[in-house]
Amino acid sequence: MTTFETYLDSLKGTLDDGLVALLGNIADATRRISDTLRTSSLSGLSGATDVVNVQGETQKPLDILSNDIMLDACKASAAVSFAVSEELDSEVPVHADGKYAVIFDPLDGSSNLDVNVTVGTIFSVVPATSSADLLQTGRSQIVAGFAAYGPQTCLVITTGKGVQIFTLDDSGTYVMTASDVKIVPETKEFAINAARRASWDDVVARYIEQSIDAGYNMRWVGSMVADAYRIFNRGGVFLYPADRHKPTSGGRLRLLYEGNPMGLLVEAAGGAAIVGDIGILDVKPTALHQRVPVIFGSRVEVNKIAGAYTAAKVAEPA
Ligand code: AHM
Ligand code: MG
Repeated sequence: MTTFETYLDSLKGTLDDGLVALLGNIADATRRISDTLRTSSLSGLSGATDVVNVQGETQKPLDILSNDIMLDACKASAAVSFAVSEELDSEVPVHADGKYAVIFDPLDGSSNLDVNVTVGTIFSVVPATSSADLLQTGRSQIVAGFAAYGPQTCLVITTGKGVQIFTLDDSGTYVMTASDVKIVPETKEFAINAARRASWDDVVARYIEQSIDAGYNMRWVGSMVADAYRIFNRGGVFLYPADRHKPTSGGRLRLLYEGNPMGLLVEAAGGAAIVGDIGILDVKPTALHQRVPVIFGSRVEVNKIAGAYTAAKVAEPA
């Protein structure tokens, strides 16, 4: 049996000790969040607070608690220089001599909390000794992963080569349940919030129309981590396009702690992740909370959409 601890042991020599210790602390944080979520309504932790975060969204008690747990994991890790979170206005300096920034969404999909649907924690680790290093492309990520808190708590992680999945057992041990996961290259299933159809660009609108005509299936959980977990296991395409009426808003999902970590995981599993016709991992960030239109999943299908974006650009009048 491979546990997360034995997996971390196997990384010693490839990753430095500080980084390995950090990954252990992040895994502990996800265990704590998982435990807290399981009984949250019994502990009076449901509902909303009156605090609005930097995204303009009302925070839930569990958003704040999960953020604090992830921040504690960063503070307990000597290697961490900065923490960046969906729930914090700007970066938090952690250790002056730290080498890595941890960039996270502490509780993705938290609008699903009160209806008992899967939510998750997404994280990305990048080399950073100054705050200027936080705005690097996703290609510089050293580790990316997410925990999905559903019927099972699962930790999905990559250090750039291969994706491993661990499942939390009753004793609090993460046990490896899949190694070197590959996303099937072809699919007949997509995930999109169809209620926003009027705001889609022409490429996405045409793709969805053609897919429905071709008999594709649709799934939309409303928690990216849950939709992604399904795609790692049986393929599919996830789309959250920009609003065509507000193209500069970039859509809903954030590049640094949603698009980039998912992009690294998806590419490591042989899938593709794009913004228009370029890789998500090649987008140069301009702000910590920058939003980007995100499409990822089965390689052949995502490349088909990227090709349609290229063709649409070529067709544009000069
Ligand atoms: P959050 O990080 O504030 O939870 O927002 C991100 C979530 C994603 O998990 C999900 O795919 C998307 O928002 C759902 O958006 P919508 O409600 O527009 O369908
Ligand atoms: Mg999120």
